[in-house]
Amino acid sequence: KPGVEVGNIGLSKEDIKTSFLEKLFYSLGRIPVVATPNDLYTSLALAVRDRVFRKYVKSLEQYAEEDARGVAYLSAEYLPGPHLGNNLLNLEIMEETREALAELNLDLEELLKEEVEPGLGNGGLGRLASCYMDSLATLGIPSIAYGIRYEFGIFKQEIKEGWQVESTDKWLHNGNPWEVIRPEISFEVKFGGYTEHTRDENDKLHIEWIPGSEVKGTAYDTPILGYQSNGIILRLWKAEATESFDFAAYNLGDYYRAVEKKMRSENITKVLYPNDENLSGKELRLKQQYFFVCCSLQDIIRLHLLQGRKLESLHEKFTIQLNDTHPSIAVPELMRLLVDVYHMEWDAAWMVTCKTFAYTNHTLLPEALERWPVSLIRNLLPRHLEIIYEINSRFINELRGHNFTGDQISRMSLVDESGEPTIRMAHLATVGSYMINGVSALHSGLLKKQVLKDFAELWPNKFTNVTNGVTHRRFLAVSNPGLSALLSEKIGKDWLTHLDKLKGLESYSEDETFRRKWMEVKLENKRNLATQIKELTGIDINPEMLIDVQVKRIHEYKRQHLKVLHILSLYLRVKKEKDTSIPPTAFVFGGKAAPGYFMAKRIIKLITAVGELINNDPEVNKILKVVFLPNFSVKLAQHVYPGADLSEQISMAGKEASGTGNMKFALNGALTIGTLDGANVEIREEVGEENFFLFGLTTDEVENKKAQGYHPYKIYAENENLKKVMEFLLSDELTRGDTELFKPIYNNLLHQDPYLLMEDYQSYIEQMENVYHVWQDREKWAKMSILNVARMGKFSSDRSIQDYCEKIWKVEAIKV
Ligand code: DL6
Repeated sequence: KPGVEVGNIGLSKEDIKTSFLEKLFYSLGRIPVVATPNDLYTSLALAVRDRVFRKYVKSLEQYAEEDARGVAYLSAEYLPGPHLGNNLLNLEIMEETREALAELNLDLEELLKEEVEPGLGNGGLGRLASCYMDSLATLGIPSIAYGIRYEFGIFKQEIKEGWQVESTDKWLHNGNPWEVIRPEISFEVKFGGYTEHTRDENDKLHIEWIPGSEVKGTAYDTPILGYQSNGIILRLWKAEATESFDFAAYNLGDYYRAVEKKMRSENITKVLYPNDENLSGKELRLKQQYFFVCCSLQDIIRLHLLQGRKLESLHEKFTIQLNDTHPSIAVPELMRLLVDVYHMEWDAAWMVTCKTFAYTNHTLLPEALERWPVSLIRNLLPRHLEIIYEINSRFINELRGHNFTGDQISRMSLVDESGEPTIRMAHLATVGSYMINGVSALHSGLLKKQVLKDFAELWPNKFTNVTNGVTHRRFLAVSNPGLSALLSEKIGKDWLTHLDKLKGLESYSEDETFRRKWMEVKLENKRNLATQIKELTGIDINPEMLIDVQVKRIHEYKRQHLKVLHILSLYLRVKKEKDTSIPPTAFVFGGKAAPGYFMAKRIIKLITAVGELINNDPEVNKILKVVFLPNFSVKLAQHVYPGADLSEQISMAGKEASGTGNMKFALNGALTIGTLDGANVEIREEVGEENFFLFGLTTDEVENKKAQGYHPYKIYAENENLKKVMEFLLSDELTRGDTELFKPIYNNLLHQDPYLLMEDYQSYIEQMENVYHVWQDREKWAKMSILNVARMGKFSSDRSIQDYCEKIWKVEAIKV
């Protein structure tokens, strides 16, 4: 056993102070008087990291000793958020650290602000992966998470003249104290070239892939600590040139050609694709996917063999979770490794493969279902294409055996030949996995009814649901210390590890003193949010206003523009009808639009234009304010959720697979106005329908409406109020004379309206009136808010991970 207790890793105030100064002097070579804020932050991070590693090393020892079955989580995206605050909470040294720094005349809050978060994901899917890391670590599930170390994460968003402007996210600019490079853990990844098929003297077929190029993937490890528990590793791969990247060119003096090749290799992990719901088509994106999958599988096999096991038992010791189809090339890659490299027979290899993978689907949007052109795969991964065809031909034979019709077979085929031949990655993942799950009850049901209908008929037992969850430790304990303290004072601290303990709060909803304290905590969080808003946008918000928030990626299906129509209806009431009965409200938006998504960028411009108009109009701005928070991130989110009164979850039913922001808001005491979409359905079930503001069509109603022929223009023409609001989109007041500015939105809504804004408008407006009605009665609002928090136990990511362990992985916790 290595000595894991070496060095100063104590948890007392004195220990932390000493470590902090040691890091400052000996790791950074600085003295306090010349130290920059980043030096101070880095020293503290390094001191904390030592303590985190101590715990991680302990869990490693234990997992190896117990020869436990474990999970490998493959995700192209992670959004961990800032590490420091979370690690302090998990080590239970927040106060000790605060005091240690105070004795050095330093402020912990200032140091926390210094951290630049890794923006290695687009939104929900990446943040979910990080919530799951937190829970895997806390619950003591033997696991490892694999991904890509993008040098530039999700772009930085600025708002200039109301438009989104993107710039690169240089998150590594100041260094990254949390990661450790593992040069000895690196693997070669091949691309391109061709395959050679030969037969030996026994007529056995041998297939060799002769690649056109190679790159190397090197592991960068970040420990992810659990609460009062040990840790797991987030292993991200960085692409580098192989040793011999082009010595020939070097020796011939062609320095630039040699260097160019090196740069090309490194390009693979340069940048995250910033599209959240539409990813396929780009060669580099497929390269990224294959690159990280190939390194991860080689690493998993290395770990498996290291324990002296045989590859035939890989599926007994590892389960590999595919986070959406982004890593689904893992199915043919594992087959290639087993058959071509380790010489296993096809049938044996297929058995191992199908029992190893499980696949989570995160979207039903047709444009987000990945398909790769056959021609692209042939160029980049010629051997994989052969393997996919072989898997497909065997699968189709199986279907013929089950008497599936020709139509069904072509619908289910891995290859879509209706146009340019493409590989349907969701089908590949489904065929190659032992379990498939959606991310909310509604979504899992729709998955079986729509996108994977035929597969669900073939393999009903392979389909299940795991409703998403969020880590309440980051999104309540770290980000909302005021509410956390109030909760712990009333019900003790058990909720930190057992969120269902919040149930104990229910009875306090009847206690007037408690309600007052509750609203005081909320007001303090609203003040904090108002300060953030002022810093980021210059806009003053009165914290007493109703703070009504919609933060998420900008997408037509999420219907930020429905919220805008509502705001305009209020504006017209105040301005033209001199109606002063509307309770003062601040509407807060945040979220990024994919840089190439025309309508989403227009919607941002619409929000900011409405903001300009309202915020600068003294007749209106005492009652209404509109804010667009630039560059929404996990760090900013941690200020937003605690300060919100109302959470907007207003997607068209059937489109939002789950949503996780909905959970974070409710957990922080915001009430929800929402449709019956994604996890909203379950949130409403849990908190009680009387504590949820429901509006809009259901998924069935949406389907029927579309089937009958939907006519948005008719709805517009028959609703005077809606008509006025829509016409205002083209008015000089809003567009300042540029009448074309919002025409694309106007025309789309009037003539296509694929997400039924016109249809749901009236019901939304009416439910917002109800929101205002309840808001006037603060006692009632407070009661509803308390009950929302008390009933959120189900939505902890600890419960989700337990579900994965029981329903899918069959993996058990090991507590160290
Ligand atoms: O499951 C996490 C998250 C859901 O909460 C959202 O509803 C869903 O839109 C999101 N899906 C994606 C799709 N990306 N792809 N493919 O981010 O997943």
